[in-house]
Amino acid sequence: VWGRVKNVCKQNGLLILSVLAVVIGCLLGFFLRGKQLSEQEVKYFQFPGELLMRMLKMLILPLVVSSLMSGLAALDAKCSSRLGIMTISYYLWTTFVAVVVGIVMVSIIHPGGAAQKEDSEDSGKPIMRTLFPSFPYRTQSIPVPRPKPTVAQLLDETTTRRVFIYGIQDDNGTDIQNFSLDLTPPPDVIMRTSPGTSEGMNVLGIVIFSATMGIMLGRMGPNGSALVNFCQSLNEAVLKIVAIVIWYFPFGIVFLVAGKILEMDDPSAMGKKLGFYAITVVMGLVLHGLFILPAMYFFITKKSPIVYIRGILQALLISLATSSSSATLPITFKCLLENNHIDRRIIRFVLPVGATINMDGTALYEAVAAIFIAQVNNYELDFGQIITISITATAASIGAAGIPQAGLVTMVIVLTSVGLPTDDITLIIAVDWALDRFRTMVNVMGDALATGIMAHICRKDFVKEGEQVRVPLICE
Ligand code: DAS
Repeated sequence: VWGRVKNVCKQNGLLILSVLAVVIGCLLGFFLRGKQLSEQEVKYFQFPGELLMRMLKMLILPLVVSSLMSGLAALDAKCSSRLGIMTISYYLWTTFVAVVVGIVMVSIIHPGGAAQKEDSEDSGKPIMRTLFPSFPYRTQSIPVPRPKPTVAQLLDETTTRRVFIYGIQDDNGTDIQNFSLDLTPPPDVIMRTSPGTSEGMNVLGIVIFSATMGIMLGRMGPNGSALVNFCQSLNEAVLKIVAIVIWYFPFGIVFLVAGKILEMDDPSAMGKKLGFYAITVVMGLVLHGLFILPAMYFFITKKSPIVYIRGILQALLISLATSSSSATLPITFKCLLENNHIDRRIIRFVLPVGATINMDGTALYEAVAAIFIAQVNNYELDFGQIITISITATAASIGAAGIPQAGLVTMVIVLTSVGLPTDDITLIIAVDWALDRFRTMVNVMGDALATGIMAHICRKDFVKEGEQVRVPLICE
């Protein structure tokens, strides 16, 4: 038995240490909450965790650029477009499925009923017409929300606010008063690597540029080989840095988790109102992330999803600790390459694109949150508005960056599309920091499983790495 335990620890030492680090981080965080540390002490305490985040963030840019450029250059033009179409189609399909799962869960559990606003009954208060009348159904209205700090003020004081003024009418259409809604998330938050810092990084723009450049390099033949070789070497070098950084994780995770717990709102603020909401989100994420996505992987590849997920556990743990799928990208890349033995050329394309535009967890979360806010306002969404929420939640998840709480910001798009008060996002901020971790895990899970599926679909066309003979992909 001791021999087996030693063997397991040798193979999974880092993973076991990381799991222990999350547990110790939680215990330490809740223990220190009782010590009433000063703001300065909290900042010093959070430094080792912030160091881990910055180590990972420094790898995102070189990894995404070198992966996409060298990955796409290695594919024939016709084949890379076919792989791209299959990948994007699969991503859109799984994101839409996630939204449907979220809508079904929030409609069945109906968490908003428990959190209804005391003044939501029809007390003849002035009402707010929806901004965009829903499809061929009558437009409905909801009570004017009480004035509260806007989402932007909560997230970032330096936001340049773009408000939208529109009229509020009573039931017979008489104008009562103008109303302003803060519709613009902090303009650089979606592009930033993390809220609250000044540096901005437009990952979506970098992915589009690198993919385009990679396709062009592939068409340049020998003339492009210098840059392709440079990108391949850069990719290798980044992964070697990851292999070193990864040993800092257990230590960094303790302080990252404990630091977050130190600064979170009082959990009792959740109360019954948000308890049902949090349960709805987590149940939807578990259903999609642990059942639907693995089932899709099994039916397409006929391989065990459990073995595959076992290989990416380290990445899932890092996504839980950092709540950033972009920061987790280097680890996901390493796990898929070394544990799941996926062809590097597939990983280099499918994974960076997925980490940027494929966020099943975020899409599910935004659909649930929007309908929860409607329920809290005692506002019956009709079929047209449910469809609107499905589409805008999918689009908002594509636009969300892989940074902490990006989904909270892009949710403004979903709420605005059906005329819900964006200020009501403040209702769910108390639990967002925790739910963000779980939806980030589902985002990473979706990207990793998609990479395995695409590698399976193209398996017949990629000869083993290193062999000179290049077999054309299915498309030829
Ligand atoms: N934290 C985001 C990510 O990194 C997800 C979200 O905010 O919804 O994927």
